[in-house]
Amino acid sequence: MRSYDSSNIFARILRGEIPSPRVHDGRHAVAIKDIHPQAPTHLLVLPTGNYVDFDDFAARASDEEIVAYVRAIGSIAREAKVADSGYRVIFNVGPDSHQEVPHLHAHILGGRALGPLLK
Ligand code: DGP
Repeated sequence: MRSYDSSNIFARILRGEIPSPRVHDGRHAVAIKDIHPQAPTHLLVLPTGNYVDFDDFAARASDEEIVAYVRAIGSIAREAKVADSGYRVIFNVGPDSHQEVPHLHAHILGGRALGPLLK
Protein backbone atom coordinates (compact mmCIF):
# COMPACT_ATOMS: atom_id res chain seq x y z
CA MET A 1 0.00 0.00 0.00
CA ARG A 2 1.32 3.45 -0.88
CA SER A 3 1.90 5.90 1.96
CA TYR A 4 -0.03 9.16 2.06
CA ASP A 5 1.78 12.29 0.84
CA SER A 6 0.07 15.35 2.31
CA SER A 7 1.53 17.65 -0.37
CA ASN A 8 -0.97 16.43 -3.01
CA ILE A 9 -3.29 18.99 -4.61
CA PHE A 10 -6.49 17.72 -2.95
CA ALA A 11 -4.88 17.77 0.50
CA ARG A 12 -3.93 21.38 -0.18
CA ILE A 13 -7.49 22.19 -1.29
CA LEU A 14 -8.90 20.51 1.85
CA ARG A 15 -6.54 22.56 4.04
CA GLY A 16 -7.70 25.73 2.27
CA GLU A 17 -4.23 26.48 0.89
CA ILE A 18 -5.60 26.50 -2.67
CA PRO A 19 -9.01 28.09 -3.25
CA SER A 20 -11.59 25.74 -4.75
CA PRO A 21 -15.34 26.33 -4.46
CA ARG A 22 -17.06 23.51 -2.57
CA VAL A 23 -20.39 22.15 -3.75
CA HIS A 24 -20.57 20.13 -0.52
CA ASP A 25 -18.69 20.80 2.69
CA GLY A 26 -19.24 18.14 5.33
CA ARG A 27 -17.32 16.73 8.30
CA HIS A 28 -16.35 13.56 6.45
CA ALA A 29 -16.60 14.57 2.78
CA VAL A 30 -16.04 17.59 0.54
CA ALA A 31 -17.12 17.87 -3.10
CA ILE A 32 -15.59 20.08 -5.77
CA LYS A 33 -16.11 20.37 -9.52
CA ASP A 34 -13.54 18.56 -11.64
CA ILE A 35 -11.22 21.04 -13.34
CA HIS A 36 -11.41 19.02 -16.60
CA PRO A 37 -15.08 17.93 -16.73
CA GLN A 38 -15.86 14.82 -18.80
CA ALA A 39 -19.63 15.31 -18.53
CA PRO A 40 -22.05 18.19 -17.79
CA THR A 41 -21.89 17.11 -14.13
CA HIS A 42 -18.44 16.00 -13.06
CA LEU A 43 -17.86 16.23 -9.32
CA LEU A 44 -15.08 14.88 -7.15
CA VAL A 45 -15.97 13.70 -3.65
CA LEU A 46 -13.01 13.74 -1.28
CA PRO A 47 -13.00 12.23 2.18
CA THR A 48 -11.65 14.71 4.72
CA GLY A 49 -9.40 11.99 6.15
CA ASN A 50 -6.05 11.23 4.59
CA TYR A 51 -6.44 8.16 2.34
CA VAL A 52 -4.41 7.51 -0.80
CA ASP A 53 -7.08 5.59 -2.67
CA PHE A 54 -10.04 3.25 -2.31
CA ASP A 55 -7.81 0.35 -1.30
CA ASP A 56 -6.32 2.40 1.54
CA PHE A 57 -9.76 3.69 2.60
CA ALA A 58 -11.37 0.23 2.63
CA ALA A 59 -8.51 -1.06 4.79
CA ARG A 60 -8.06 1.80 7.27
CA ALA A 61 -11.16 4.00 7.50
CA SER A 62 -13.53 3.64 10.44
CA ASP A 63 -17.06 2.35 9.90
CA GLU A 64 -18.31 5.86 10.66
CA GLU A 65 -16.09 7.38 7.94
CA ILE A 66 -17.10 4.74 5.39
CA VAL A 67 -20.82 5.15 6.03
CA ALA A 68 -20.58 8.96 5.99
CA TYR A 69 -18.54 8.96 2.77
CA VAL A 70 -20.88 6.60 0.91
CA ARG A 71 -23.95 8.55 2.07
CA ALA A 72 -22.28 11.82 1.03
CA ILE A 73 -21.69 10.51 -2.50
CA GLY A 74 -25.38 9.60 -2.75
CA SER A 75 -26.65 12.90 -1.38
CA ILE A 76 -24.23 14.96 -3.51
CA ALA A 77 -25.49 13.16 -6.63
CA ARG A 78 -29.08 13.88 -5.60
CA GLU A 79 -28.25 17.56 -4.89
CA ALA A 80 -26.61 17.76 -8.32
CA LYS A 81 -29.90 16.46 -9.80
CA VAL A 82 -28.38 13.50 -11.61
CA ALA A 83 -29.90 10.78 -9.44
CA ASP A 84 -33.11 10.38 -11.45
CA SER A 85 -31.55 10.25 -14.92
CA GLY A 86 -28.56 8.29 -13.69
CA TYR A 87 -24.87 8.76 -13.09
CA ARG A 88 -21.60 6.90 -12.79
CA VAL A 89 -19.30 6.72 -9.78
CA ILE A 90 -15.67 5.95 -10.56
CA PHE A 91 -12.70 5.36 -8.29
CA ASN A 92 -9.34 5.17 -10.00
CA VAL A 93 -7.03 3.09 -7.83
CA GLY A 94 -3.31 2.94 -8.41
CA PRO A 95 -1.03 3.24 -11.44
CA ASP A 96 -2.89 0.95 -13.85
CA SER A 97 -6.05 3.01 -13.37
CA HIS A 98 -4.20 6.23 -14.21
CA GLN A 99 -4.99 7.75 -10.82
CA GLU A 100 -3.32 11.16 -10.93
CA VAL A 101 -4.03 12.61 -7.50
CA PRO A 102 -3.07 10.40 -4.54
CA HIS A 103 -5.94 11.42 -2.25
CA LEU A 104 -9.05 9.24 -2.54
CA HIS A 105 -11.77 10.79 -4.69
CA ALA A 106 -14.96 9.49 -6.22
CA HIS A 107 -15.77 10.87 -9.66
CA ILE A 108 -19.52 11.51 -10.07
CA LEU A 109 -20.33 11.78 -13.78
CA GLY A 110 -23.77 12.58 -15.14
CA GLY A 111 -25.96 14.96 -17.06
CA ARG A 112 -25.69 13.07 -20.35
CA ALA A 113 -26.01 9.50 -21.61
CA LEU A 114 -22.63 8.04 -20.69
CA GLY A 115 -22.73 4.96 -22.89
CA PRO A 116 -21.38 1.55 -21.96
CA LEU A 117 -18.41 1.51 -19.61
CA LEU A 118 -16.64 -1.31 -21.43
CA LYS A 119 -16.77 -1.90 -25.15
P1 DGP B 1 -7.76 10.82 -11.16
O1 DGP B 1 -7.13 10.55 -12.49
O2 DGP B 1 -8.82 9.83 -10.79
O3 DGP B 1 -6.73 11.02 -10.06
O4 DGP B 1 -8.55 12.18 -11.31
C1 DGP B 1 -8.04 13.41 -10.92
C2 DGP B 1 -9.02 14.47 -11.39
O5 DGP B 1 -8.78 15.64 -10.65
C3 DGP B 1 -8.86 14.85 -12.87
O6 DGP B 1 -10.10 14.56 -13.52
C4 DGP B 1 -8.61 16.35 -12.88
C5 DGP B 1 -8.95 16.76 -11.47
N1 DGP B 1 -8.09 17.81 -10.92
C6 DGP B 1 -6.75 17.81 -10.91
N2 DGP B 1 -6.29 18.90 -10.27
C7 DGP B 1 -7.39 19.61 -9.88
C8 DGP B 1 -7.56 20.82 -9.18
O7 DGP B 1 -6.62 21.52 -8.78
N3 DGP B 1 -8.86 21.23 -8.96
C9 DGP B 1 -9.93 20.49 -9.38
N4 DGP B 1 -11.15 20.98 -9.11
N5 DGP B 1 -9.80 19.33 -10.04
C10 DGP B 1 -8.54 18.90 -10.30
